[in-house]
Amino acid sequence: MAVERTLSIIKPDAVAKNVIGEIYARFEKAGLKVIAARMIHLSRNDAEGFYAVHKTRPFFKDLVDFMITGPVMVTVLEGESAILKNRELMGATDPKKADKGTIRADFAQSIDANAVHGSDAPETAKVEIGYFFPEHQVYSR
Ligand code: RTP
Ligand code: MG
Repeated sequence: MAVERTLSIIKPDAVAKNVIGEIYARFEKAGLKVIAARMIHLSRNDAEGFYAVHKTRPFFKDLVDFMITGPVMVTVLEGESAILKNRELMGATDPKKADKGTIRADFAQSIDANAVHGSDAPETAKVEIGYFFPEHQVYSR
């Protein structure tokens, strides 16, 4: 197992629900450390850039429209197998299909308002972290 970094976004629905702390507690209990964090209300341009890999997908416009409805909490998590561990904590993309006890099962409304984002691979984690944080603002511990 290797120590990895991953990018987490608490999406506008979960920020509005006031569950940032509850979600952070799940990361911490799973051994993931917060090593960078910022709250930001994404512009359309920010959201389109972040989700550029999905540009040609049918859900792209809905995804971007949703991500700019309110502020999000962007966090870098570090720990053993952080990418997979975070994806396990998040649960399936569609909250109706997410396992009991996962963040999406407990806090998400729909496939668009699905509470959290998490990087899906080491390469995407690197790009996504760099999208929000210069290296000197990531405090590896
Ligand atoms: P995320 O990137 O946000 O962590 O979510 P994910 O890996 O589980 O899902 P992904 O396939 O990367 O899709 C990104 C986001 O787009 C929305 N989506 N809608 N209507 C649909 O079929 C559909 N599929 C995806 C979701 O909000 C998903 O989180
Ligand atoms: Mg994804």
